[in-house]
Amino acid sequence: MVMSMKPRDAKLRILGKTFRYTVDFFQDHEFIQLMPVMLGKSVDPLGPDPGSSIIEIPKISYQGEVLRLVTSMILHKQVAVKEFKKIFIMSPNIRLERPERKETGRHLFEFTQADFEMADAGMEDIFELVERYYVGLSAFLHEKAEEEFAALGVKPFYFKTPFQCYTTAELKNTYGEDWELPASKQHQQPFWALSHKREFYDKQSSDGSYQNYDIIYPLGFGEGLSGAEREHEYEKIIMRMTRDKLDQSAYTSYLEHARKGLFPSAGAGIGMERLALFLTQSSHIGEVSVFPRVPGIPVDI
Ligand code: ASN
Repeated sequence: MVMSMKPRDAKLRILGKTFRYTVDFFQDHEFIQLMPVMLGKSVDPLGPDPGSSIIEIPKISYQGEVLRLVTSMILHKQVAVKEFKKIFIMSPNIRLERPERKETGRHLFEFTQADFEMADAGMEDIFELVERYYVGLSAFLHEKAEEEFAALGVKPFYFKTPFQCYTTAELKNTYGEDWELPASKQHQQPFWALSHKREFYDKQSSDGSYQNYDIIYPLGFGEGLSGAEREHEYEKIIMRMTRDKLDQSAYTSYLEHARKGLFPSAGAGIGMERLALFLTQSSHIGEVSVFPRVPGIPVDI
């Protein structure tokens, strides 16, 4: 007798196969895989960003040094890309979001992103790579996860490229200040949202626009990737940190690298659980995790 697969198993298997495809994709494109770091002297401030709701970045003291739980490896990517040129990390991130985020169904305070960076790359290079990633993912899952999708009664999603591009100004004009979900609901394919007012490490053009980008999944699933061309010039980094009123003492080691010289680069991070949420058409991100860290919900173990 053939046992049918439980929907919960199917969701976890689809996430696992997506993870495997992701590692193979970046390795096949000659990216060097770095193991994640989970403690950093300097970490992503995650702001100013209207989408961020971080309560605090926890610190620990070890061997006389202050180390912070990694919110993202962006600053480490900027340092590593100087030497290795094309890198990626399957990177666990801790982001202590406010409890209200429980309601979104799309937030975890601990999650994993496929975080990558390329030296000497621009937005167009990243768009081309990322669109190839999603198209390949469709083909891979059609072939390798047929049984899982059948168990869920969900059709594997076909990504059709090129994705449409809009600036955040255009999106605000059409959908209002909180454009993300209404715009997502109105689309049948993912789209690029360009130029977000964000952290000091995203490059800003002389006209004030930002050289950054998100992918918004369709059908109400919202943001699934964010990235940028990077600010690599020391003076500009200092100016932007001052503008953002960041405590520069938390960035001493990063600034030391920046002073010696960073490299122009671009990259992005793809949220693995968000991608599985979308692919499996689940109603809550907790459904694709065995130990979900949902803001506002006590941890089981
Ligand atoms: N991974 C993102 C990037 O590459 C940064 C983040 O997750 N905040 O831009």
